[in-house]
Amino acid sequence: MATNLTNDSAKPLVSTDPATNEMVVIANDANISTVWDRFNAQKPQCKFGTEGVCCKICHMGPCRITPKAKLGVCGADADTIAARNLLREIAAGTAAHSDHGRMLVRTLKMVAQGKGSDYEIKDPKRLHEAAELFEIATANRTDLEIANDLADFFMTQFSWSEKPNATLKLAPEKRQALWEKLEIAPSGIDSSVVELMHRTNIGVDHNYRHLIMGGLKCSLADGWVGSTIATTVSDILFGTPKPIRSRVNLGVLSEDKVNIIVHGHEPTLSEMLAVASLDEDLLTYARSKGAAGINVAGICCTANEVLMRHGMPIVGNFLQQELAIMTGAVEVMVVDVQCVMPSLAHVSKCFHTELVSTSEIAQSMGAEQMTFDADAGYEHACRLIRKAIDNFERRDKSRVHIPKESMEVVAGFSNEAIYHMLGGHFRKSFRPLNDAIISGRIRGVVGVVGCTNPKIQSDSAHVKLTEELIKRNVLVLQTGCSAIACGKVGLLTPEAAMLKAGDSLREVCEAVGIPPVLHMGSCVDNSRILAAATNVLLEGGLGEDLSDLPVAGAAPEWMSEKAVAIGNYFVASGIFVVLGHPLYVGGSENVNRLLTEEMEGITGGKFAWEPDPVKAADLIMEHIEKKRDALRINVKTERKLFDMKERRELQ
Ligand code: SF4
Ligand code: MSK
Repeated sequence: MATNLTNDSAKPLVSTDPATNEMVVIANDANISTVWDRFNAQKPQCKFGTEGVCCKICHMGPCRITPKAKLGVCGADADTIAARNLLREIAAGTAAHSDHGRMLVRTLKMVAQGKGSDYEIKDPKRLHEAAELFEIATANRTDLEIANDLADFFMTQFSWSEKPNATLKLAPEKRQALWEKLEIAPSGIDSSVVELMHRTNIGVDHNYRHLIMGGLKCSLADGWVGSTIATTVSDILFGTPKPIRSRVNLGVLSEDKVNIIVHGHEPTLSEMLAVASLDEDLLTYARSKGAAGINVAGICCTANEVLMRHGMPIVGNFLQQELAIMTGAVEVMVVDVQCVMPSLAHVSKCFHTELVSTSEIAQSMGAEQMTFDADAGYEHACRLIRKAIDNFERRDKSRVHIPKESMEVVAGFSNEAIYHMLGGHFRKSFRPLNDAIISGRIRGVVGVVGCTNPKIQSDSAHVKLTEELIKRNVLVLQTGCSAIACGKVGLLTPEAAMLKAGDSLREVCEAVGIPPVLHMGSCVDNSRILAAATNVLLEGGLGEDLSDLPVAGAAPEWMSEKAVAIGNYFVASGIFVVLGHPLYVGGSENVNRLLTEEMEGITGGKFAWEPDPVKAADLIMEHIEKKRDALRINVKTERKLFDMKERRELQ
């Protein structure tokens, strides 16, 4: 089926990114369907689904709530059904992030036991800091002994325990106390997911308020536990990111090198591919086949992982995955878990691209399965690269079409990197950031994150919202596909401060040498945003809890259940979150009101739904100024000029 979204001026462009629009024309000409075609074919989308009032939890249903049928067969009303549906999304999102974390803990354990010799402890300092935080002995012990205990400790955080989860203590004390009071402090990650699946089963929890609070509890197991563990272990094994330059967009694909795309989320294999792509023997082999070299680049969050640590280029974000193959220049696309479209197998069949699936839990029909064995990680990576080199000869040069767009980015802003940039190497501190917020030079800090979605012109809302915020002197933190969208238009460079930031934010960025938009990593690295907010709070002068801070979160183009979990853990952490389109709860006035109004009186955070990025920026600024007023940092103290007599009196 041909796409009917082309660059025909009578029709809307699918993206604000010219490279994406250019490739959609190529897809159209080649009669290959894209995500936008399939989206159009699904229209009109089911209103019962979008309003959250369709239930198929038991087989007396499916039931749909209408003005005529206000109750499901069992008697469940719109409130119960919408709340239960939301909880199941939170459970799925939490499971996805946390299983990613578990995989990394398994790799850490393997390294500690002397297996998986291709991996090592890249950041022993981070290992020691994490061990000390969780009271694991470090004195007179080897890194591997410490890593072994830390891996065991992290593994226990997945199962049920009588106490709240140990990693929750990374949150400010007042927040922890509130979670205890509200009875939403989770224990194990797995048990939290299981509890939600149980509570939403037919005939269990029917009180929509109680259900929603249960959802927040599970989401906290995602943000403050599973994702936090994933980020920590990635840093220990692969290195804590530091600012690094690279490029982003389809133009990073090479006309004359072997192109290998890594796509998905888990960094274990992509780390090895990044290292193996520099192997002299493989480079010689590539040259023997007529290629000028080996180019490993990424899509989605695997891309963010290898960008943050190796400066590997990024081909694109979620909606660009099919288009990358359509350049005709990709020898192998290596996929693992999450955000991998099943359509890739079909698209790759139209080109010479080999699609290789590497996760033991995820397979695609039509993809070759090469399950990754971390125990022989380097060897596995070399096999994949050799496969790509062999496939280079099959590339049909007449079908190669690589858009020219690629933009410079600076990424790698872990909290540790921000500490050092702000406070210098010897005096790491968030003080300069807090001072800038208190003085009003930076009005607040906002995390703009999440996916792209064919419901919204791709990248448009991420870019517009981010530009609006930095123009209004707000520092923006980013992760995931949102960071890639903003990277494509140059917002992740220090130069963006001069071109796009408000005067006072620009001064701060220039003084410190940072972009006005800081790329903090992949989806699980939203835990870095929670940690950044906590660091600001602990630095002092901006209140006692996360809900006191002039901060907010936004996901203008989100689509994944993981984003649902993320939004909820931010709200449960006391943070205002603006989503570009609503959660599927519109069919229940009560659930909608609880999430968008009443929640502020419970956790201090709440949701808002706002598709217009300028209006979303207005809402965020209103919230930030409200918080600044409450902190009394908007009160300008009169500058008094003293004469000589008054000075003497003062002395
Ligand atoms: Fe219908 Fe109730 Fe079964 Fe849901 S749980 S499908 S509302 S009968
Ligand atoms: S990859 S979850 S589309 S941000 Fe993490 Fe992008 Fe969303 Fe996937």
